[in-house]
Amino acid sequence: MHPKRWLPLLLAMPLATACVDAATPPSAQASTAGVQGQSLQELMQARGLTEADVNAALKTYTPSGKKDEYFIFASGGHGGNLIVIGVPSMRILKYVAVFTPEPWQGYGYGDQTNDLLKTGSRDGRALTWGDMHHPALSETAGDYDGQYIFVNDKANPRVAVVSLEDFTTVQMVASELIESEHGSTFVTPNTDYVIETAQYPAPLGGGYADLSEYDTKYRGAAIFWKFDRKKGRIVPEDSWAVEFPPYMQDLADAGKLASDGWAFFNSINTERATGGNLEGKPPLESGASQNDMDYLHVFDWKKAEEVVKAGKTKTIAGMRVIALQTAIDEGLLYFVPEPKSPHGIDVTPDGKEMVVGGKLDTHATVYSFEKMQQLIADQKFDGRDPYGVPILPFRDAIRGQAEIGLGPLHTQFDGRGNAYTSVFIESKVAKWSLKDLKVIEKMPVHYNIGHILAAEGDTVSPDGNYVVAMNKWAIDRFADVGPLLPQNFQLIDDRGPSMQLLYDLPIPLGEPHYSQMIKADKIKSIDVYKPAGINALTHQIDPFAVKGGEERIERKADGVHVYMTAVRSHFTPDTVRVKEGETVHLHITNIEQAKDATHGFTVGSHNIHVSLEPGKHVNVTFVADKPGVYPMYCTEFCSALHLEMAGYFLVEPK
Ligand code: K7E
Ligand code: CUA
Repeated sequence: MHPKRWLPLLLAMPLATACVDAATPPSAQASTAGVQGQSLQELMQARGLTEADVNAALKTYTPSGKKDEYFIFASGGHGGNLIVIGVPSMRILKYVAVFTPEPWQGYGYGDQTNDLLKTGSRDGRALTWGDMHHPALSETAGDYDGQYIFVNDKANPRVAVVSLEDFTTVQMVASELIESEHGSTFVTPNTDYVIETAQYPAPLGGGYADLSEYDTKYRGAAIFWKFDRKKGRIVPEDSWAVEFPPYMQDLADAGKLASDGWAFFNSINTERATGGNLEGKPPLESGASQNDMDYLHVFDWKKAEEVVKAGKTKTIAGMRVIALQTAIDEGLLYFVPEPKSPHGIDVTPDGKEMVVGGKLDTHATVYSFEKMQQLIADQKFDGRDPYGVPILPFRDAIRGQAEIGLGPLHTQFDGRGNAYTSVFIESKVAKWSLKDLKVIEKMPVHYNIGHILAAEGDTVSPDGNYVVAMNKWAIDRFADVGPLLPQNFQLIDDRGPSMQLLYDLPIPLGEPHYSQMIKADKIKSIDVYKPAGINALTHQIDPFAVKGGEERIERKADGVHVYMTAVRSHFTPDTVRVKEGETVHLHITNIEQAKDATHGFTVGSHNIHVSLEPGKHVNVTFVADKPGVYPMYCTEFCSALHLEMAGYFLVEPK
């Protein structure tokens, strides 16, 4: 509710009504208990704030009506949602429903979004959650363009496309080629491809093979989903994949500028351990940590495109796949050793270097793209892996290593030649110079930082300025809320001579992994669907859109069609009579064109709820299987007569 709009109305309301829905002015909510006066000094003293605290507060405080400079798009982890956060205020602006039904947005409670969620099914199973890890904003020439964002589901390998025109999920693609994923999603510099990489090897295309056949039957893979910018959709028929050995491919990144056309994948478990701790084998974690080195996968996707075009693929689970042997023969795939159990791989803004963090190592290793290219041109290999992939010599492929600390994971960049690396075991952010690979500053965070993000920090022209530590543990940072604690996003200011901690944002939805931060003015979202009758999935007029004055109820072979409009403060028709057992098709258009004039719609006891933003059209199909009287009403407090925006859905007995 907008307080300005509500205040006059509130005053006019009878007290009893006002108590229920009234927006309490913020000033009345702030506790000033124990504060004797209101001067800054007195407030600081009463609340026990230092000058540094006040300085931090002034840098984040955003007065009512003032807007943020950046948006963070954060993975909502198991929540399957995307979280939109403003910077520097760190106010949560929205959850965008993606893999999980979300009632406020009516996501998964009406026909269009139900159908969309169904396209994310696997093996015919409907899925109502996702494990989102890495959102990827669409890019043009290696820079965020603010048009789309892609997200992944690690548990149930899927990729979703979210349109930033209206912050709505518009597509989901799921390939049954792979059984889990993680190096996903990462885009090539012009968003030609969205990369999705398998994590835990399995027989490609599904099916059974015992773990004793791990080396021969299990495989990794990377899918290159082709994105059609004009359509704003991934085109599965134009997508393809490459087969990898059964290592656990981890994170990925696409080359840019100097390294455009190449992609990089980390791997762990080159030992090919399979666990079996009750079968007399070492547990997976120790079996997978025997080798000193794993393999960075260096892949020429531009050349791979040609190989696909030439038809040198086999089709598995409907996907054109470049076989591992073909990838080797065609010179598409090379390995370079990387220190023990690597995690993040991040290409520098100029595309010339690749930074790898090793979980069980103390370094960030900086690989030189130019050196690797030279080694490939000279065919200078240090042997081959058991599957025949050529291995480039480690020492000759790197520029050097930065001594970071215990457990470096992920790296982002600023626009001044520096890198920020998250240091998990130490719970620190390390800022270091790409020039001399020396640490400049280390800052404690709370606690156990996973990903790190900087403003536009993985583009060709990063801002730096703001850095966010995405901490896995909060421990003592917030009031206790039972054993399950929120994660903690810590906003750090890096515009001054040294990094300064500004703000702790609890994320009450877990577990977020990666996020990206984009300049707010790059996002040009609409506020009203124009003209009225738009299907938010297609961004086109829905075939069942209803115009004012054309509301009606029609009986057809497939059931009762109710063509309904919503406008403050009534639905037309507001009485719907059907017979027990009839299939009902509700077609509802919010014919309003005023910003924020959203209505919601429900028919009680039928698990139906839709959100009708101004101009939006939704369809809802269900069977009226039980005779009765069911109130239907608007669920958004849209007007003074919102409570009267209601009607009856009557199901007559047969
Ligand atoms: Cu959590 Cu990127 Cu999935 Cu690292 S990953 S922390
Ligand atoms: Cu429409 Cu309340």
